[in-house]
Amino acid sequence: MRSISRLKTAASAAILGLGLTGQALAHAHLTSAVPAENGTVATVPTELDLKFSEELNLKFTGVKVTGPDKKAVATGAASLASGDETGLVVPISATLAPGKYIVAWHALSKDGHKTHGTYSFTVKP
Ligand SMILES: [Cu+2]
Repeated sequence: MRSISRLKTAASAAILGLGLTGQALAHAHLTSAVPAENGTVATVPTELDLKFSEELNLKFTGVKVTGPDKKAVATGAASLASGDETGLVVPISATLAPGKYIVAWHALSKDGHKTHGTYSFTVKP
């Protein structure tokens, strides 16, 4: 399994290379998320909003959320953000209890490259 730091390095390299090589180095990396990576939220989130660096193939893109009790969190069907195929919206069916949640994402970008990564956020007591 590739480390997050390696993925970040690859993402930085892709961003630096964009001007010269166009799409060739670009894969779908997570650029931002709500709730934010390593963030703490006071309001219980009802969905995850993930933003990627590339347009996504929804069929092969998704997340698995694990709660503080190490159990999988029930999520609804993921969809692309309205008018933005780089955005992924994942409804959360359950009411999240306070604690730390792990989001493991996988993505297939439209250029056919697969990427994956993991981040966490915390729901405040
Ligand atoms: Cu790519």
